Amino acid sequence: MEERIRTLVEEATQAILSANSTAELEAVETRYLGRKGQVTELLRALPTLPPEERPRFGQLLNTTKTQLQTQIDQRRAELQRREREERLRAERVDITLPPRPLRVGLKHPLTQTMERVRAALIGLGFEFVDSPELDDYRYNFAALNYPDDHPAMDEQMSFYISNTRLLRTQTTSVQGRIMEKRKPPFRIAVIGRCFRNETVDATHHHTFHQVDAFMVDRGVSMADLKGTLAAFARQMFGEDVQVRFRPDFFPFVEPGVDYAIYWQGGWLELGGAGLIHPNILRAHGIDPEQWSGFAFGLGIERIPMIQYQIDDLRLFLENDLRFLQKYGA
Ligand code: FA5
Repeated sequence: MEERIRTLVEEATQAILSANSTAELEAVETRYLGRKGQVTELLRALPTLPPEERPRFGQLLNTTKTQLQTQIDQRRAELQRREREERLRAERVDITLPPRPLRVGLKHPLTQTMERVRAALIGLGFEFVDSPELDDYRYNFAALNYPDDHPAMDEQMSFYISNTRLLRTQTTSVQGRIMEKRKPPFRIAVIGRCFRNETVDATHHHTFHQVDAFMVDRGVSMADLKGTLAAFARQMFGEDVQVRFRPDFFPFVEPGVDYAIYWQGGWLELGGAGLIHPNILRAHGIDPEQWSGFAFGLGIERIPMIQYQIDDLRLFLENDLRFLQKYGA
């Protein structure tokens, strides 16, 4: 028995020392001290020894067990340290590598333009609100004094999703939403996407952007409208810019005008404007004898097209990186 124990200890010590990882060491531990390990089996066999030998071997086996356990724990601590060091070495980041070039995102030219438009109109006292892109027929057309048979309401021109709902064709659709909730005076502006069922070409898209601004107060006249749009043009295009107003028709204004600026040898139309039609004020319980207002709506794409001489507005939605890097900022 003693001989057996000695060989066992020798073997185990050898195995512990040659275990090269914590996993291997664990296997050794199980082999000798586990529930079915060799030392455990010997302890279990004690009752088969003659009674007078039991205490001595019992003690010897217990000492052996403690001794092996201590050796294993020491070896484990050593192996764990080594494994930790190896992992740290493997995961080390080589800070001497040259960095990959940073790709900084740029603001889309339309985003830049919308930010400038917004700043200019806020500076002129307008409050920006949100208005849905998917809107009711009522706000997009009916509340804006369109006669029932106006061609703009034709399905050819609008994306209807039901009999009464469509993608807004103009940001002017915000007017009714505001007038039914608020009492004048107010100055409101909205900016965002509009949609028309149009054949796409270099100057028309099915998806484009507009800004609309309108105000209602006492004694608002064409002079206020012209002064506001002239100030707006100066902020957007510089102090020397010339503006032009020509009579035009929109069902929701009277009188109505188109609004253009002079740019590099020609007049470029930016949008429409006019004094808010008395029918609209009346329909929202605003007395046109006491209150009057102006409204204007401009195409956003037109502005960077003029500034950067971009001749095809389809480029704005194509996401061609060469275009975005050239005009992004
Ligand atoms: C309107 O949409 C009116 N709501 C403007 C208005 C508002 C007039 C308030 C009076 C008072 P118009 O359909 O002309 O008007 O469009 C205005 C501008 O939006 C155009 O001058 C153009 O710059 C832009 N626009 C219109 N349709 C498209 C399109 N398919 N693609 C790109 N831009 C467009």
